[in-house]
Amino acid sequence: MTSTTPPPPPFHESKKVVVAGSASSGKSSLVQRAVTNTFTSDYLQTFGADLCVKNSSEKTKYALNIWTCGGHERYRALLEQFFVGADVVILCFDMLSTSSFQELPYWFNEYKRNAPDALAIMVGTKSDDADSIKIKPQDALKQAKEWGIEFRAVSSKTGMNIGELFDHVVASL
Ligand SMILES: Nc1nc2c(ncn2[C@@H]2O[C@H](COP(=O)(O)OP(=O)(O)O)[C@@H](O)[C@H]2O)c(=O)[nH]1
Ligand SMILES: [Mg+2]
Repeated sequence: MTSTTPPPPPFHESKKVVVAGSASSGKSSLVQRAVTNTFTSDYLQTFGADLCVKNSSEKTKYALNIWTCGGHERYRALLEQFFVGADVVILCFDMLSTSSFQELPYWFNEYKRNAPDALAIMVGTKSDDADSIKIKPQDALKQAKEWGIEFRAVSSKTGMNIGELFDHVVASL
């Protein structure tokens, strides 16, 4: 008698990606665009942390467990746990908000303190709204160079550079 058990799915190792940055900097939208290729203009506060899984495809050999930290001050005591064991840390800031850029050194320090071996990438969000941009790409680039990390400008609204960002994440693992 022949077995009708289907073959097991191919095993894909999963990697931990942490998306950090100040409140409203576009972290949840970035993950939503990356995982479901959609965008919602509502703000939904992340309580504590969210976990999303971006499955591997033929192109991407790893599944990504993407953790989004709540950006609000009162959750910061929990942050250590999120950074621990990260393979990649995405440091988000809102290109329309000076304060979110000013808070980036805090997030960079948390990364250095808790996950120094992870690959860090600086990501400027909301690049679609060209008229309201407060942080020029060249200023972001200067900061990123100082820290020895890469800078990418993205838009979760249009999807610009989101696929490329995550292709880069997977390629660098
Ligand atoms: N124009 C524009 N708005 C965005 C973009 N990404 C996020 N937003 C908006 O910015 C607000 C905060 O985004 P959210 O992802 O919830 O930020 P989080 O607090 O960092 O998770 C929401 O109203 C989003 O719709 C983007 O790429 N372009
Ligand atoms: Mg959020």
